[in-house]
Amino acid sequence: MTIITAPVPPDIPTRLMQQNSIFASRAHNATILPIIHLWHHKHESFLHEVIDGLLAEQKFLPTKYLYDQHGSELFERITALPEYYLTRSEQEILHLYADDIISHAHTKCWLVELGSGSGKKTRRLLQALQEQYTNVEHHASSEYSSVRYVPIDIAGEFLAASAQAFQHDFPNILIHPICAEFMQGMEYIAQQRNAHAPNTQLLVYFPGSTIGNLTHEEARTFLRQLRSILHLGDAFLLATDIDTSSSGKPIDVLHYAYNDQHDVTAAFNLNILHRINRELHATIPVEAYQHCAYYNAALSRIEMYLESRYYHTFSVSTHTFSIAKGERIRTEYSHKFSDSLLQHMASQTGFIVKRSWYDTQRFFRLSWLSPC
Ligand code: AVJ
Repeated sequence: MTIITAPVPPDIPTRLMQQNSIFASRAHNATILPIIHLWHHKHESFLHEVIDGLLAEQKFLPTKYLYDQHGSELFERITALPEYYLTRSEQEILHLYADDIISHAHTKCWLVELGSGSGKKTRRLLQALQEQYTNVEHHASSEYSSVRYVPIDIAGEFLAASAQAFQHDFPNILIHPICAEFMQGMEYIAQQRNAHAPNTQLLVYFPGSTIGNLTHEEARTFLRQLRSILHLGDAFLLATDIDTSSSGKPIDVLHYAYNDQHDVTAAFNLNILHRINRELHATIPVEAYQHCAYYNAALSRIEMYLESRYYHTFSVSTHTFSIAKGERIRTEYSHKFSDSLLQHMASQTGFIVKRSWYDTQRFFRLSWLSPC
């Protein structure tokens, strides 16, 4: 088998490359393949997307730009908040059912994770995979290793850190990190599978209810694209947060998950303005804004905004913007799903929901979608 890697970017120290290289594997440690870099932050597209969003009738900023280094750290803190039940619910599901979930996977399986972040949740899945499908004689340094963990994320530093963290605990799983946007990374790994391991199953895990950031229209496009890359027999493990009307979940639970008492979510939201000022040399008076997030029950989604406390103007590049008192800039949607909405979207995009697992409070679900 040939391992095709992208050209090594010059900013990666050689020591790190050697440490990560397949030639440097030590006994009882998983092999980490060198990170594949397919993603490069483009200053121009950041600028253009920000300006486009601020010129829109309803002003918005693209959600993905919430996650610079500081934003990713703040999000990690959000996941530890007592109010942010989503993380604990998903962890509980994995704690209870990881073995059951993995028992549906093939013995030759690459677990691909979209947006791995710190990769904490994945631990339970990897444990189950390692117990069920690998044995000690079959060490991961073998290029024939049939069980891989493929984290895909644009945050390269988080990727490197989580690969290191897993190295000791999963000696029989080959770790294959990819720094890319989701579809770009998916296309790469599917092509690797098709070329070098055609009988291997791709088990694509999309944690955190991140799909909720997309509008239903965008989510359908995403699912169709993913479906076109997957084969029959592959699987999509999709995490979704549950709406209020189809369940007994109180609206308050949702509200406080996005309005925590320590204002970590507020800091996470406001951070995008600091980032724009810093990276695009804009002049936004950040103190003019307050965090605003509420549950839109009619549309089953959290809507998050930055709300202006008073009239002001600022500039980004050559553009000047006037913001009215009370005007809102949208930074995020977080859609919540009923069982029937999920089933409907799956069937519209070439999938079928084979099975869903829930936490004991039934606040969150993890679903096995099969291409059909
Ligand atoms: C990472 C997109 C799943 O929508 O709940 C958390 C992001 N925003 N608090 C979510 C988020 C505010 C989170 N996702």
